[in-house]
Amino acid sequence: AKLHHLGFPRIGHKRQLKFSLEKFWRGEISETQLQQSASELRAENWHSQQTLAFDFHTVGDFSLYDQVLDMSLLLGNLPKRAIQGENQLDNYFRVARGRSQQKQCCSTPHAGESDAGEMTKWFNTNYHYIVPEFDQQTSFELNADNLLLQIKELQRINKNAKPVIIGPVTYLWLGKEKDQSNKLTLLPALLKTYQQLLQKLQENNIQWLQIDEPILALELNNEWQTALQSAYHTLKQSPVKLLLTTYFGELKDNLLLASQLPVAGLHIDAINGQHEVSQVAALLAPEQVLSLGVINGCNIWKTDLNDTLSWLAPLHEQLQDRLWIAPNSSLLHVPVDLESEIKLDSEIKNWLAFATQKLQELSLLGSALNEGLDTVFEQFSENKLAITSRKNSTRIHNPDVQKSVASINAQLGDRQQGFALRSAIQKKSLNLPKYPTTTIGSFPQTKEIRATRKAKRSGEIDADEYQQQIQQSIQFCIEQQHKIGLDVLVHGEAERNDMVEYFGELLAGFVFTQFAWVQSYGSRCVKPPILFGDVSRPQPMTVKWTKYAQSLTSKKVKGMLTGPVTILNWSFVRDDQPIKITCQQIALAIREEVLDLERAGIEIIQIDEAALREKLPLQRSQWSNYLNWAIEAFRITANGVADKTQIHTHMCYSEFNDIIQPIAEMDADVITIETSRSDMQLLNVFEAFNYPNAIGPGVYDIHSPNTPNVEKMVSLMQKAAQRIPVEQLWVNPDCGLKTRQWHEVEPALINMVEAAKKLRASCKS
Ligand code: THG
Ligand code: ZN
Repeated sequence: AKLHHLGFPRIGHKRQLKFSLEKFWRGEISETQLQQSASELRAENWHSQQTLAFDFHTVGDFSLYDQVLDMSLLLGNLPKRAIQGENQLDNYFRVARGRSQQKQCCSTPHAGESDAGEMTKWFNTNYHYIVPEFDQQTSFELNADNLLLQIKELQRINKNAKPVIIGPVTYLWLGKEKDQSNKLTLLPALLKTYQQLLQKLQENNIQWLQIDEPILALELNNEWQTALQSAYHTLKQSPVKLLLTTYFGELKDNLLLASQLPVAGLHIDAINGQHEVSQVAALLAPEQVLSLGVINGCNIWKTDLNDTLSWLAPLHEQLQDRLWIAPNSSLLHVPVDLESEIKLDSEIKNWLAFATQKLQELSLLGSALNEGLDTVFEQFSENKLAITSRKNSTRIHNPDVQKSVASINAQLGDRQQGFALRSAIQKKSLNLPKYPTTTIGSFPQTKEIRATRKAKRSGEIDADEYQQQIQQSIQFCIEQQHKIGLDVLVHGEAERNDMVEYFGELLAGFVFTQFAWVQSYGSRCVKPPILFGDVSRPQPMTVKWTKYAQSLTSKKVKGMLTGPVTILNWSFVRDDQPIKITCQQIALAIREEVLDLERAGIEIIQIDEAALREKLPLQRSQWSNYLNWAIEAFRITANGVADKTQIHTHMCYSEFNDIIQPIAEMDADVITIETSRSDMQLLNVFEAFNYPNAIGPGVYDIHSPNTPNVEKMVSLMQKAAQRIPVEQLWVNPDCGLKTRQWHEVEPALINMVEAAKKLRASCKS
């Protein structure tokens, strides 16, 4: 068998790329210095792979910002508005970032100022790419300099360079038409440019090209299937051999199509589609290569090498050198190197593999297949011990948690009474005005707050001192909200860094890393907690802070929690049980927190599900299954409270239209959503669908540093009032305020409260 991989993380094991990029953007280093550090990073990655004796070395997996944007540059398809001079890198970053910093909030990041391209999620991963743009005038022009330069860099150390690019049909699929044109009509012109590239690659001594068509894992209509057919028949005479890759899922209805495309080799995802392997193998022509993705490129668990070898060996007998093995996807989605984690619990560390370790695993599999198991017997035995230790560990399996999950029944997710009845009860006890005002939960994370948390982590201050300092921040936050005149207050979340990390650190079943960063977009990374075992809540997590905040005011303080689906989706999760079960465990743990808050006298509790929409399955036919358990998990978390307790939830920017029914089924008393930037267009959905409960459509964009205008907010709310009964409307910003400064937040909220007052006055007249 031959060995290769589809792509390696480019951020660097110490996030060197992030720091170089940000220095460059701040003007602290030159373009030459940035390119120099990029080149060193590539060399570092290739060097670490050199010892593994792979048959091919991947190039083109590096990117200064995003591999899809790199394709747009390579194809001469940057948006015209961004091309403002000769400097290619300036133009490139203009599309990536606009003129100013990237906007960020708790969900999908938004591109910056007007020049920037749109950003969206890369299939079902947590990576975001820059959306290619098409219109009537779109034409392509090959610009392969960057890729050729990197190929030459690699060829200087290793001759077997295998470049990777995104295939033409997936490239079109990822992009968006900016006018009435149809992007599929661009395919013939696009293919001409691909043909020129193939020619150039051949001139540069390239034998194999990895061409990614991950849309083969989606449910494609006839048009797109035909596009794939015609594209690869056009590229049939390619002067370099094409390894067509698909990943992130099974082939299903595309299996025959993929197996019959006229390419030299096909890579399929044998992690998600192991049952399809023999079918594909049987369909391939005798000279075609079959590359199997046998190591999971999206999770952080060790591969069961013995198990993998046992089903791979017979295929190897059959295919010999026509069999290639690789991780199923690019390793972009996992952290770089487990060796950096010197503080990680050693038992758990022994169950894990990051990108570097996954390539070592592949190398071991290769040796076992090619030279015999006896040459790597010791390593396979070690692997078996680790796999068994994980299977049987008492740290993973908690009978009490499993009992609770087994006893989940439908009633657990039901409120005692319907919305109409309980909202009447809440109106009486909460005594809020029409158009009540509130915020989404977080207030500015000041320098002082960050310093306090850092001092606690390093042991510089003790628990008492930490508590005092956080309480001071809470007190300040409550005072400010009083001054501003908000109706429902929050404690401000000074004690939290990231909304998932905070809860993960306090729940049993999670561990934390020091350096396990994964690129989210551009220079931005996340460090997802590792959910390794049954989840439980050893003690209350937020009650102390919330109770303290409530003690300072006669107004209602809203408790703030993160929902089970968001905690699940922003963590590395277990692969040894269905994620539905894992989600149920988290739901039960957060439910206990909800009930504890209620017992502590907190009458309004918000449970955020920022990531609910994010993990909708790639295949639409799987949506209802996902939504069923995701919504049920929220209901279990939230709905154990008395009728008097008001449940809120928050969702960031999402297209709600296609999931509004399931969202309504969550049965939260109030949902706050982002709408401000699209001028309440999002609310159009409420024309077709009678949303039964209360809604706070965000009235201003927290990403903008500008103070929102009172009249504008009044008119936005009036628009909302045309679709939603006034009794069901709340007034709030569109997201949390942690990335803003107090001098921005204060005038913005004062105006918002002013707008609510005007709205109330207009109700009376
Ligand atoms: N938390 C977690 N996961 C997430 C988000 C989150 N995944 C999806 C979405 N939000 C991604 N959005 C962002 C927004 C900002 C940043 C990363 C992802 C970011 N990261 C800092 C950086 O790279 O500099 C991290 C700095 C730090 O924590 O020290 O700015 O909200 N879990
Ligand atoms: Zn939000």
